[in-house]
Amino acid sequence: FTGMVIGSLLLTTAGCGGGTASSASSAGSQDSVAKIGVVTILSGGSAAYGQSQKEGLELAKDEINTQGKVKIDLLYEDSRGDKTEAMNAGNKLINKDNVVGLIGPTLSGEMFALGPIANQSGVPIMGTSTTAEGVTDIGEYVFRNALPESSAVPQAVKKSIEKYNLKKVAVMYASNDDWAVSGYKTMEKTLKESGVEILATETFATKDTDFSAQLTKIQALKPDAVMVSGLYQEAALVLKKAREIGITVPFVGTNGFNSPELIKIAGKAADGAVVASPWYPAKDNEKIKKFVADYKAKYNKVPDQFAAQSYDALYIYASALEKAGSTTDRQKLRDSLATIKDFEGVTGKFAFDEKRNPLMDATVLIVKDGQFTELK
Ligand code: 1QQ
Repeated sequence: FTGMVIGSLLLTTAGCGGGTASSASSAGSQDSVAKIGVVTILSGGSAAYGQSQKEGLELAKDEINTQGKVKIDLLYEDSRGDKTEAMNAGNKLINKDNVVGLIGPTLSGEMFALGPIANQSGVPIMGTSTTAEGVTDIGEYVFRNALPESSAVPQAVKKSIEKYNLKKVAVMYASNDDWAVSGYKTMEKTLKESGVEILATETFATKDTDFSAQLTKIQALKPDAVMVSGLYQEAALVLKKAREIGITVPFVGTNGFNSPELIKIAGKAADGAVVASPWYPAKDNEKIKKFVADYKAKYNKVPDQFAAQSYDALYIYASALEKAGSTTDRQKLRDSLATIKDFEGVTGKFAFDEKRNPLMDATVLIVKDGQFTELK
C-alpha cells in the first residue's frame, strides 16, 4: 500500500507545484466576480505596449461579462517597465486585493522579478508578451501565451537569410534588458547554425537616444543586414539613424519590433524591418475579422499583437475559471489553466505544452510603405 500512497502524493505534488495543499473551500463563491490583477506598462518609454494590452483586455472583459458564463473584474497596476515597480504592483494585487490570478507583466525582466513572488504565493500568473528563454522555468504557477523568441527569432532570421541571401551581418542589442539579451542569444545561435558571419556585435541601453557610434562602426563593415534586439523606442531611433547615414539593408528584430509605434516613430526609416509574430490581422479568418472590427469600433485603430495576445489571454483565463468552477481558488485555477489544450483565439490555435509555454504558429512580417505585411 505504501507504493500507492507515494504514487498519489507524487501526483498531487505534480499538480499543484509550489502551492499549499488543496482546501476545497470555495463553495458558495460561484456567483461572485473573479478578480484578476493586471501588471502592465502604462507610463514611460514603453507605454504603447501596455496601452495595447489594456485595450485588448478591456474588450475581452466586456464580451466575457456579457456572455455571462463567468464574470471578471480587472485591477490594473502600472509597472513602468521597472522590476521593483512590477514586484510592488504584484504584491499589492496578491496580498491586498486578493486577486485569483495575474496577467502580465509586460517585460520578461519584470516577470523574472515578479514571477517568483506569484509562484511562491500560489497565484497563477500569465505573461502575454514575455518571450525570453526561461520564463516558465520560474515555476508551476507561471504561464505565457506569448510566443517565445526561441521559436520566433529563428523563423525571422532564417527567412531573412533565404530571402536576402545573407552572408554577413551585424548585431545590436539592449544589454540591460533580460529579454533583449535572451533574444540576442537566440539570434546569435541561429546565425552560427546557419553559417552566417557576425561582423560586429554592438550594445546599447534602454532609454539611449544616440546610436551613431555603433551604427558608424557597423556601416564601415558593409553588412548584408543588421539584427536588433530592443524595444520599439530604441529600435525606432536605431532605424532612423541608420537610414540617415545611408544604411539601407534589412533590419531583423525581436518581439520589440512588433509595436506599430516602431513605424510611428521611425516613419519611412522603418521600411525593411523584419519580425516574426503570431498576430497578423490581414488573415482571412472570421474570428480575426470580428475582433478587428470590434476593436476598431471601440478604439478607432487596428489592434496590434500586444492587444491581440492580451485579448486571447483573458479568454484563456475565462475558460479556465469556468472549468475550475471557482472564482477564488488560486490552485484550482492554476490546475485548470494547465489543461487548456484546444483553445482557438485571434492569434490562432493554442495549447499549453507541459512547460506552460504556448504551442502556436508565427508569420514573418516586413514593414513596407509603413505597414506590416507578410514576408514571403
Ligand atoms: C519581453 C518582450 C518585450 C518586447 C515585450 C514588450 O518580448 O520582454 O519578453
